[in-house]
Amino acid sequence: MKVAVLTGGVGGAKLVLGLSRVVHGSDLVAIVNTADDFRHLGLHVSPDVDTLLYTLAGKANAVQGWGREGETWSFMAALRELGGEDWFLLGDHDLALHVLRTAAMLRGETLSAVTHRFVRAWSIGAEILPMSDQPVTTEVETDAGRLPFQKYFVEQRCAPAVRCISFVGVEVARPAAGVIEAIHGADAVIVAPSNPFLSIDPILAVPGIRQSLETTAAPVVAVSPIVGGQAVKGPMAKLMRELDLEVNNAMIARHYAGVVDGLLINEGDDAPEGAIAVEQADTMMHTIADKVRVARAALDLAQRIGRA
Ligand code: FO1
Repeated sequence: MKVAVLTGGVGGAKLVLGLSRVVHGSDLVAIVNTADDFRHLGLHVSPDVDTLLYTLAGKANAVQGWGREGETWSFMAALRELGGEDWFLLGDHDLALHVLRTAAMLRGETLSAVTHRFVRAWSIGAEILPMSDQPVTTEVETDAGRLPFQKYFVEQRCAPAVRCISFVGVEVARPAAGVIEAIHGADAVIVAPSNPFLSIDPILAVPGIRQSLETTAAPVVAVSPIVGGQAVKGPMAKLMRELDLEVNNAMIARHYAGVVDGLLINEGDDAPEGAIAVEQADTMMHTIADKVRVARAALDLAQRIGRA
């Protein structure tokens, strides 16, 4: 069975890990948000791609949600001594990834090509595709002014109230090689329980990707990021309130209308009414068994919907 999954970082990576235990090798293709990417200290950091790489390689720091397990921080300590910017933490081992990626990209290699090399180096079975090889940058208009995403998210800890979100550069971005083929060639397309506004919307905004989801014969199933009226992780609930959106599954269903055929929601939560198929399951993902259970539930719903 071939599966394409649209994903951001932390929450999405959990589902992708679950899917990787059910779907064989490169029959699983993760299409990853890159609008969180930025240059920091001259390095190209690609947070969601990094989280996917570390998670599927078994190297992720599960407690922190980003970066590597067993990380050391000598570089940051030395940087601080010299008065360097320390609001964004780069661990010693993590640094190797950013240095190699940046050097490769400066030589003209694409983000996709260098990501593929890391996938190989760590014997990851699934394919990890950045949504695009052209730069797309999330910027948020807030009550404290317009902020690049990482300044808002990490430095300001999502404190400023968000008025609107833009994906700068997206109009001229193209889907990375293999993205459209993965969506059209899939037996099921899954939208991970990542932040719809910050992690999935940038992917859908890349010209051609939304259209390929609308036209693929494969059933498209989203796993709702809402559990018990709360966003499972991150700033989503706060952001939804600031954007005057209700925090419930009806809102998620409306947001993905035209793109998804089915929505997997947490058991006991409100089921949205309307055209899309809805299934309930325990969607919390703490253990690997949880992640596999949610992956199976999403694929079961896709199978129930069937091909167009
Ligand atoms: N998130 C933080 O909250 N603080 C950090 O210092 C931080 C460093 C970092 C370094 C590399 C990387 O790949 C990710 C990192 N993140 C950090 C996570 C990341 O910026 C956000 O979680 C995502 O952009 C949101 O999806």
